[in-house]
Amino acid sequence: MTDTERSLVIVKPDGYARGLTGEVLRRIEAKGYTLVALAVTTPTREQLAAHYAEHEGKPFYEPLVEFMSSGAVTTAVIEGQECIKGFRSLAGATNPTDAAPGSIRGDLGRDWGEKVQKNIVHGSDSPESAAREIGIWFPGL
Ligand code: IDP
Ligand code: MG
Repeated sequence: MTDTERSLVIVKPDGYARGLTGEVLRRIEAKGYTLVALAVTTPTREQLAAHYAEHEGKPFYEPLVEFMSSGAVTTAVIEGQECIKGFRSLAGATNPTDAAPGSIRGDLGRDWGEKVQKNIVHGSDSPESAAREIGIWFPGL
């Protein structure tokens, strides 16, 4: 098959705490993507420093790492043709206020007035990012 890709998805601590893991996985499966790996874990700062290296030094970096290490998350590897772009479309815009209705962030998220946007999900943004991120969260894959 052409263009078969894998993407790393995280249901962030806000989504996990609100019981939205099932809803996010439901949308991924309903779209037709395959779940390849699934785990519940509380991220370490080391994992997050590697995962969010591109954002180091930005104003929201420390709040982001603090938020992401604040509780359990669900990590998943999904698979399907162009699933990187496809999942980011399912997720919607970074700012949940801007995210279109119908998207995960648009339907389920909002701005809480904090230094970091708590926007329910992460999805890899390129094949290179996906390979790097899958190596961080699922080193056995
Ligand atoms: P993405 O998750 O849509 O790919 P990125 O730009 O990679 O967005 O940013 C990573 C995460 O950092 C976002 O999902 C969000 O939680 C947070 N974030 C990004 N930009 C801002 C901002 O301008 N203010 C507050 N939080 C932000
Ligand atoms: Mg990103």
